[in-house]
Amino acid sequence: MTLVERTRAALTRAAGVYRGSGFDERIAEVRARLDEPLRVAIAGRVKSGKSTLLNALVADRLAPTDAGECTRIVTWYRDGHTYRVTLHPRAGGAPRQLRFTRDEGAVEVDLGGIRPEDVHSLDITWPSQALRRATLIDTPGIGSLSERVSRRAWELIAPDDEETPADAVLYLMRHLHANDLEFLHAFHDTEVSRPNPVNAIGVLSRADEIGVGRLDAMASARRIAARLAGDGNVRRVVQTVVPVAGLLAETAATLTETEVRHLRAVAGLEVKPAEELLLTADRFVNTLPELGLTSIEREALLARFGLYGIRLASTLLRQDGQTTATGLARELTDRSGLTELQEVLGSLFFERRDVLKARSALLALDTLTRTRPRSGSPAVAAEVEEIVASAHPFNELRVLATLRAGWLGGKPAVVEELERVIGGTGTAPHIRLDLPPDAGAGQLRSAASEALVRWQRRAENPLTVHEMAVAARVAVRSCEGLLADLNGRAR
Ligand SMILES: Nc1nc2c(ncn2[C@@H]2O[C@H](COP(=O)(O)OP(=O)(O)OP(=O)(O)O)[C@@H](O)[C@H]2O)c(=O)[nH]1
Ligand SMILES: [Mg+2]
Repeated sequence: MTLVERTRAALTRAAGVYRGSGFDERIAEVRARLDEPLRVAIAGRVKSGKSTLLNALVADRLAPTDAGECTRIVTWYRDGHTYRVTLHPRAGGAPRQLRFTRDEGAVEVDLGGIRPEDVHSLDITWPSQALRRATLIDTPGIGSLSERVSRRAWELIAPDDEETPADAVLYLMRHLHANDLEFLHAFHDTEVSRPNPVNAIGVLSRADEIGVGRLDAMASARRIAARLAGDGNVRRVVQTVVPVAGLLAETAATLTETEVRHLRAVAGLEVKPAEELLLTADRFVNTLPELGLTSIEREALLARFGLYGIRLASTLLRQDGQTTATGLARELTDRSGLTELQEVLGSLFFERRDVLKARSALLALDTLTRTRPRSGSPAVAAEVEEIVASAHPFNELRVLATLRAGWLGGKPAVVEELERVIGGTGTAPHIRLDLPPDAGAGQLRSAASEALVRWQRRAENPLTVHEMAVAARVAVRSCEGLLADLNGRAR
């Protein structure tokens, strides 16, 4: 039986045990959630660019950025057949449908007189290809304006005695701050994985602002992100850190012909006057009338691209006058770091969807049986424990957590190979085996066999320290699994 099937079986048993107890609906929810798209929360401090990044990922400007009362409310964006906004009141009570409008920009919700602090969450259903893969949850900033708002984000990511509503989290950081780490720890401090970076990715956000918008800003951001990703404290809580210029990514995904036309005007300038014009936002708006753009048009460009974005886009247009809006958008998306973030999301979250989903469901069952014991529930708890202890993907996650916590030492090359082979950098066979994406089946198979032998030797070597021997046995299982899959594919 697969992990998801085992989890479903445990849920069926739980449904029987809790029938008529008032928790039937709760269990039905957990079961439904197992089949839903992955839930990815976007968290981080105030104004770290969460809503902007969400829009970039959806390729639509759905979420309001900047001001507005709704930025202080946890908002779910999910795919659906119709456009609908539902409000869940804080004090319980029935969810109610809300009126909303949308012109060019974000969805504007009319709270209908309800105060934002009385809203538990908003649920926005929107037909969208991107949301079919992941439901995105926009959260109010932590360390924010008011204690209250901040607590709301905590409740979502790290509720006291409940499983987390999100399966995975994207954590935006502009500057590393003590609160950031505390926040991340809380998210991971739960039963099935403690502290476990498996379901968190760090994003070095607003990356274009590093180096005050110079053209090499992203290169600096990449260096900083790499340093962060290698830092022991950061590794304990997130898988990796990816630099992203969210604003540029959002704009690239929603670029208009008018904007391209305005950028061409900037690209038409000689290099030197263009550079001077782009030194500061103030200069860009107020100098060089011969540019032929009004200050309103210039401000609009600034708001959409940022100085870095204007500089980059106009340089690209100057280098290649033939570039189309589509071509420019693609180039800007790549340069913004969004393409890389999407790849990382794919290999660390989406390919692991089943494990992350099963994990959330088992956490929910664990909580339920602990806090609401009743006749028959110990058997459910035992079944959950058995799955968590024996399912190989969880063993991989456990070893990964141990590695990330710095509890597992060894030769750097061996530790690195271990992390890779258990899927720590992505679960695709070629990633686990450190081969190029186009490696053939034969090449994959022989690499897997060699890795198997290597890890068997390490597992059995009496000189291997205990923790490494345990980890090596997990790696052996991973190699066996790889071989089985590869052989299955060949048949
Ligand atoms: N230069 C630049 N500005 C950005 C970037 N991302 C967001 N911003 C700007 O930063 C401001 C805040 O962005 P939001 O996306 O609303 O940030 P948030 O984290 O959702 O903010 P709160 O929900 O209020 O906590 C807006 O003015 C954005 O235009 C970026 O990558 N680069
Ligand atoms: Mg926001």
